[in-house]
Amino acid sequence: MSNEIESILTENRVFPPFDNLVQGAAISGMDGYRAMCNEADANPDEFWARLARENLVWNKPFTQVLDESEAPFYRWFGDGELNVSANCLDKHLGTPTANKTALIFESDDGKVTKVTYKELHARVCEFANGIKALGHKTGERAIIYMPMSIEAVVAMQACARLGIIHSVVFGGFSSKSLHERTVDVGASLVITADEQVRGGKTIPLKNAVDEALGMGGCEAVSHVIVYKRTGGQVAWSEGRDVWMHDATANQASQCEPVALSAEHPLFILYTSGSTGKPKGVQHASGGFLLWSLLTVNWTFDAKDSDVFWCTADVGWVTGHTYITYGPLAAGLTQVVFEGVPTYPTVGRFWDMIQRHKVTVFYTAPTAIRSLTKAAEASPSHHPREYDLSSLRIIGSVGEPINPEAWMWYYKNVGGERCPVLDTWWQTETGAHMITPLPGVTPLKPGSCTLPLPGIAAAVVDEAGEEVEQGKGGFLVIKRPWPGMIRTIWGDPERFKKSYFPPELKGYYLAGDGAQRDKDNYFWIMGRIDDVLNVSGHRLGTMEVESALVAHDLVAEAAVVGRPDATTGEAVVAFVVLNQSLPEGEEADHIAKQLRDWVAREIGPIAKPKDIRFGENLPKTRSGKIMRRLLRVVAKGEQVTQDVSTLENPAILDQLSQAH
Ligand code: 6R9
Repeated sequence: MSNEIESILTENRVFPPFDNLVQGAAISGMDGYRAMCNEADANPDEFWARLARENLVWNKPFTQVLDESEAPFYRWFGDGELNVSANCLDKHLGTPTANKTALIFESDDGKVTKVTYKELHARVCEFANGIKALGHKTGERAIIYMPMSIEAVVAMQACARLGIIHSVVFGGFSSKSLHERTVDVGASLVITADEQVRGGKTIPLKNAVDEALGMGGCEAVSHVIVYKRTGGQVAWSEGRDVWMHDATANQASQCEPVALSAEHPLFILYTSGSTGKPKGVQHASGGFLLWSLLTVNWTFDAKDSDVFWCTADVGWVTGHTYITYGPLAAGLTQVVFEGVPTYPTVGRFWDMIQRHKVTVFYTAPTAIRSLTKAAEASPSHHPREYDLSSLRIIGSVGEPINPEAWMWYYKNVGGERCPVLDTWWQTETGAHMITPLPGVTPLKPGSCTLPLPGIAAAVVDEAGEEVEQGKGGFLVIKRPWPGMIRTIWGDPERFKKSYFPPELKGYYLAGDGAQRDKDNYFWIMGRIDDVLNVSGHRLGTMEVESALVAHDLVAEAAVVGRPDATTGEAVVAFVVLNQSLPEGEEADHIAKQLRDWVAREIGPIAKPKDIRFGENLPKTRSGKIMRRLLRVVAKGEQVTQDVSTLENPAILDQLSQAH
């Protein structure tokens, strides 16, 4: 790692778009981008209507575009009818795409299975017929608790085909979380697997379902359909439990897709809010489908020849939008991966890119940071040891990507030939919102750059007034867009309160802090509650983290605020080093070094008051650092919150020990 000053606010490198990508891009050059933005701003309804007519297959055309009569409960294309699964699969039958590979599935132990669009269509139809035969109907809710698999995609698509609203629960969640979600959506059907396999280990899923359903309140669940992944031992409840292969046996490979209102809920996906209970984010069929398809085409500049790989799990929104729906609607070939990036070696991702000739690769900063560290420690699995020349675009999602990680990704994975697309969006937004476009946007490491056409993103103060360039504020979206959240399932009041606070003029409040630079580029400063105020200065936790990570000794860092009598808030940094855990004098020495480093990088104001070293950081299973818990630890208080969603709960004790 270099010692360059790479703090966000001093970042000034610019990487212009590559000529080969500008040529033939879906949106070509800044002029093409501006023209689309202008079209959208001049008449948003006409803009979205045109795109919805050109890109989606409708059973019944819509006459109304945006219905604002019950704002903020916006409705899009509400009197139109379509089917999402038909738009992902049936649309391709009778075209050359029918015989193209839709999914390249690679199991944890490296076994590869491919299915064409025609085969996937048949499998979805057979499963949908099986679900129907069990008596399930349009409008019911299904919980999907499955490993990454072709079967998981089939299950989601089969639900969409029937208008059964799915709620996917990440396979790493506990039976307690599963129970909570099953009750909240009032599920009548659960689709799961006997076990899942990750990193050579098997983890039971069906057992967890049995436990969850045994906790009470799930009496509406009449069937549990089980995909046999490993053949491991499972308990069986006769009459309720059905093997997936039995449900599909002898079913016809044709199943009429149900024509549904564009506003029919497609799925509910739970995400953490600022308080305890997770929010059931509800998405609609037409708008979500349109936005996921458009962003695959725009952001990833989808080409028929692409091999697309999004490494997310279908348990997260990224897996919904950029595995199950968007890429299929776009007719792409994509890789679906069961396992983890570090098994059997830390070169697994690079090996898979090489073998499957992946052209578009989309992953998370946390993966990049941990693989950076792993590659330095294990040179024979460093990306430079693999042929990654098939790549043309590489993307990032989930959290701010610090310039240090950005540069490593750009150089070592992208070979300085591929743009790094830092895509900002949320479960609630359905798909990308602020992101560079490959044939358009000059890149600045650490910035998600500019909003997509039609997305009225802005940075405002407490009264909803736009702030000047260089000043921090709330990230808002001023106009509704088709892919947006419709409501929080069962809690419309919380929806209004969380996302449309009255003082912000009816704008959508993202919950992130941001600022724009002199080129109007957006820089995300982390969640609103992650922006610190130290002696009246606004300071992004991300800024301090970025500075720390730029130090040679530091592998990863998380920064939180702690109330301080003198300065308002004080900076507390949790640091993972590139070496073994320091103790005693050595720890004091390194802490001082890092403090001075931050002071030099950003200014004395950002100097962490307290630095704690740990072997790793508390993370959710999706890789997000749990800053909420770190704030408790920083205050020296006992963690009383639920830590069941943590990947590594034991780390909290280690970090509690201030040196
Ligand atoms: C897609 C997804 C959303 C939150 C969001 C923000 C953070 C996501 C980001 C980013 C900076 C990016 N986030 N992408 N922050 N730069 N490119 O991750 O959805 O799980 O709902 O998380 O993640 O804080 O508000 P979700």
